[in-house]
Amino acid sequence: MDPERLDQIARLPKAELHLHFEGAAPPDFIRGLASEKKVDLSEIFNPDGSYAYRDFVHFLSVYEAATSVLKTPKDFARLTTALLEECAANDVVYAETFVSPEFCGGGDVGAWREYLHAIQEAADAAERDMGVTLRGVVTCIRHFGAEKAKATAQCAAETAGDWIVGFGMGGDENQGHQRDFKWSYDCAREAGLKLTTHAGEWRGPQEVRDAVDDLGVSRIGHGVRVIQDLATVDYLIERDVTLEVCPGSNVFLGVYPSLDQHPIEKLRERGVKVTVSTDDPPFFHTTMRQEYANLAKTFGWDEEIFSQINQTAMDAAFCDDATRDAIRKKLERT
Ligand code: ES4
Ligand code: ZN
Repeated sequence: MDPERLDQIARLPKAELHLHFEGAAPPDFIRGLASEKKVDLSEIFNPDGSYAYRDFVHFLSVYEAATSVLKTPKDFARLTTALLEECAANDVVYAETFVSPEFCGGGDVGAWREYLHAIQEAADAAERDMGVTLRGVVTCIRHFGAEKAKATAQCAAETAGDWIVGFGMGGDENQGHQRDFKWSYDCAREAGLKLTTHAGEWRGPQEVRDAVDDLGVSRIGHGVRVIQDLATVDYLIERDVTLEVCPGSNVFLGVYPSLDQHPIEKLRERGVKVTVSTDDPPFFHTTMRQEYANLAKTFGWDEEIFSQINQTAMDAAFCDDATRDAIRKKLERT
């Protein structure tokens, strides 16, 4: 594909459903906060200034170290603005971001409300200035355990509404089981929240099936390893589950050796609802523009396919219907 065509595709308007809030923090932003607060974070950066980690589990600990300098509601408000500037620079018109009360007040509901207020205020201002709509999905962290997740779910339930629209789980998929978090998911569902969980990034098809059967999610973060069992692929189609696929993240972390070996196209062709996101863009050296360009280059995706991908994303988005319709109109304007 010629560079001009690729550039055209890279600039299409986009919806993004899978974006970790702290994972969207540029290294310069974190380094700046660390120096303001006189915290030595030198061990988490490479000499060129990028984040340094060896593998996924080490990534999670570097992520937590980076997050440790985000202390006050104001810090999180500044992060919100930085995240939305990055969305705007990538033509993203709607994004859902995973926010963790664990990092915002340690799971205390009163503290969480203050953080959330600051985040929402910054998001509202950025929506006015930059035209990007952001919504939050409260996310528990699997390797922190099921007890901590209960407090997170209660924070989610207490603040469910127009802005906090969903509940999810990230963290180390190789620990425990989806069913360990059933209480938290039931609590979130009863509060009216929509549900997603990370599954099938590291573990296989059974984990994806468990996510649907044990937690009742309508979306799955990643889910790509489901390709190892076509019966489970068809089960996702039958249950109308949408996958939040993050191709660049999967390639960067070595889930697949290269994009041409990534199953997103096979899943899409078979009829699975797939969407495209960046996960933790500065950590995985990606952006939404790069994701689109790489998919166009590798699989020959054109405007028509990206338009379908965005429609799928808005069908599966957790926001209210008025917001959904308004965003659909923006996405149609190419
Ligand atoms: C994650 Cl807890 C967490 N944070 C950022 N990215 C992730 N991917 C999976 N779990
Ligand atoms: Zn993720």
